[in-house]
Amino acid sequence: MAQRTTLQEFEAVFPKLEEALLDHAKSYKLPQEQLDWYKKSLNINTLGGKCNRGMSVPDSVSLLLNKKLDEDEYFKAATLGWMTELLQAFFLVSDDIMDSSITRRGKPCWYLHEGVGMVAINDAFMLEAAIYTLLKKYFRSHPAYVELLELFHEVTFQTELGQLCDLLTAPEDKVNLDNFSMEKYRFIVVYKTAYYSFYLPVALALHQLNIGTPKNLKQAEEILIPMGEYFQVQDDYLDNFGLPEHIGKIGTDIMDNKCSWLVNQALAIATPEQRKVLEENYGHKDKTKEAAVKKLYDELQLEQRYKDYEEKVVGEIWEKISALDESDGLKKEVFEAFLAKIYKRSK
Ligand code: DMA
Ligand code: MG
Ligand code: MG
Ligand code: MG
Repeated sequence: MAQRTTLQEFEAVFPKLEEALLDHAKSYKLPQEQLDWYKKSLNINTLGGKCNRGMSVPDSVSLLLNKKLDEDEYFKAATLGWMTELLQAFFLVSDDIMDSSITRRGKPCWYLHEGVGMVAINDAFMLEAAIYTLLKKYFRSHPAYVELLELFHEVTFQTELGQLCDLLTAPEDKVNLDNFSMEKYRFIVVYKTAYYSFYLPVALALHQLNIGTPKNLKQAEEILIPMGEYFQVQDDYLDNFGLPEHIGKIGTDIMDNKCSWLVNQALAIATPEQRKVLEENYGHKDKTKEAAVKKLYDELQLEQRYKDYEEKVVGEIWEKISALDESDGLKKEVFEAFLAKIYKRSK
């Protein structure tokens, strides 16, 4: 019988990985002050999240093997999970600078911490580099080492493509609502979120077990990319309708001029007068203008529209899972478990 990991078990692996990363830095005779800085950055930016992505690696490995993992299997899977969390940390530190965000996981964003500022850019690079330090230390002799390495590189690039499109579609104080479309939206979210958040953890689990065949990976991708798209729609919905106490961050999408799911939905149903409200108020760093857009979102009943979308898309994903061919070692439960973790989430 497969067993789901707990956050406590998963977090218990981190100190050993942190020690390995600090030892690696020490091997270059990094002075103590910088070593302490690296340690602090690793702790603040990697810990304290929900770890949905990271924990999905051991959960998937356990489901694929249909058993509770032994100590070594669990450690390997959790290490791959933590590498996913390091990738996430790297993206979040940079994303918060680029999005002018204020809080993350209920605390100030890393770049806003006392004395950090733009050092955060280098810290982000070091969080990314930590992935490859761990990969080399623990997987150098794994038969899928090259596949794992290439997977991290490719998924990183895909995420950067998504971030590029996200940023260029949202120029500061140059609002042009014609720039937005659901087609653009889909490209942005599939690349900036779905690959690293959904495809990556399952692909890692498949490679750990040496069953990452082109067919398995393709089938996994066909389910996980729509799931990741749904996840980012939730993120966009929560940016406006979620409670900062719940989501641990303050929404910035309206002021940031983002090509969000909400603004695309608003544009699809707005009357010419309502569109004018958007034209005059969207994309400005001004609380009053932001409030006018929020009011319009309520008038347009976007909350209900989101709930309808959610039921529809979850039904479609369920159908894809039901139709999965399990003959090469994939299991429906891997996808069901992942979907269950995010269905109707409020954080
Ligand atoms: C998330 O985009 C994508 C990445 C790569 C971090 P976002 O800016 O909507 O995320 P958040 O709402 O967490 O800042
Ligand atoms: Mg952001
Ligand atoms: Mg962003
Ligand atoms: Mg967001």
